[in-house]
Amino acid sequence: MAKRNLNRRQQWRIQKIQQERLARAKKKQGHLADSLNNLEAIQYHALVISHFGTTLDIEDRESGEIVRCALRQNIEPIVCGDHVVWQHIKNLPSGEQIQGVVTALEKRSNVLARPDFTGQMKPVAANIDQILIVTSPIPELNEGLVDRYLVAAELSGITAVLVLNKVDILSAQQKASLQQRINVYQNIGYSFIFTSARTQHGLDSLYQQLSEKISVFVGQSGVGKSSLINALLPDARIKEGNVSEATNKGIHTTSVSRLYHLENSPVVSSASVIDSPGVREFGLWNIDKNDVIHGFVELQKYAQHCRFRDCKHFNEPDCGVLNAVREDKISQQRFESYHRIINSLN
Ligand SMILES: Nc1nc2c(ncn2[C@@H]2O[C@H](COP(=O)(O)OP(=O)(O)OP(=O)(O)O)[C@@H](O)[C@H]2O)c(=O)[nH]1
Ligand SMILES: [Mg+2]
Ligand SMILES: [Zn+2]
Repeated sequence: MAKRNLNRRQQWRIQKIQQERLARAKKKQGHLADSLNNLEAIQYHALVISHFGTTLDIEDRESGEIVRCALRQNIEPIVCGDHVVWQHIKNLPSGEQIQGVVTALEKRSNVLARPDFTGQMKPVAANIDQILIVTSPIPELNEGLVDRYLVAAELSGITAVLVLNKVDILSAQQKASLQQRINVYQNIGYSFIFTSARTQHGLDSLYQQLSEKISVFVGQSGVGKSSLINALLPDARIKEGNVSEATNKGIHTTSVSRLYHLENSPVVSSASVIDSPGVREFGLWNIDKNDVIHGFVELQKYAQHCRFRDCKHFNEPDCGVLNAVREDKISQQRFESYHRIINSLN
């Protein structure tokens, strides 16, 4: 995976552009400052459904109503799945879309974060039970990306489940060769669900996995995250994109994460899924090198047998990890992937 090296000047420019964008958005919402002095006293609780620009869609806990809100300044970034406190704006002019202001963020049980292209960690979703890492034959399964998602999941303490979508386009031969690569993950203990949003194959298993939980769908652009949610919940009518024939890559159709409830489905009594924008790569990553091993569960297990406490599992004698690789208890690919991530953290 290409590591994106941004020089200081490029980083400075990106930050400047972001600041300007933010300033423009704030100006546009100039009336918000007035609204803040004009709030009804009563405070309500809500679940965040989507957050775009300076606007949020929230679902009121009591009424279940979706309310479009502005965000009080100086609150930390809010994401899908967050629990928030909101207040109505008094004396709204008719036709005003923004009905309330989100005034506080409630404590999170967890947050899935990933680095943006400047290397800063950005929250993606909060209070989630599991991450579904969606992969496909086209765009091709990318183990480097899967491993980075697994590290993010393990470090956030969130269960990760893998999905191989678009099984309808696999020939028997392709299936066999992909299965070998999938075995690597099944052998470590991760579940893989095989689906086709097109033929509905595997949707029952997917339903079962989602039942009674809040899940976030992540993965490369074009693997079919939105298509799967549309297949599970036709009412969602989420826009689906193409996969470029020239590059076999997605075209980044979903630009904003959004939470959907599947409770009307015949099988699931209650389930919520968050559709998220696809990624192309996982950029730079400012996490501690010493933490990466916790994201590679099988390496961590064997690292307990290393002779040296500060073993780098590279060429040390009596290294539990190296021994396990030699004995085929750890896959060479996962071992290399671990070192690639370590080397990318400088
Ligand atoms: N053959 C086949 N095509 C599929 C399947 N699922 C999705 N597709 C196609 O794959 C393309 C991309 O699907 P999307 O659902 O937009 O993918 P996404 O993961 O949401 O992509 P981003 O929003 O860009 O992250 C569309 O042309 C879909 O029709 C499937 O199971 N089989
Ligand atoms: Mg999408
Ligand atoms: Zn070691």
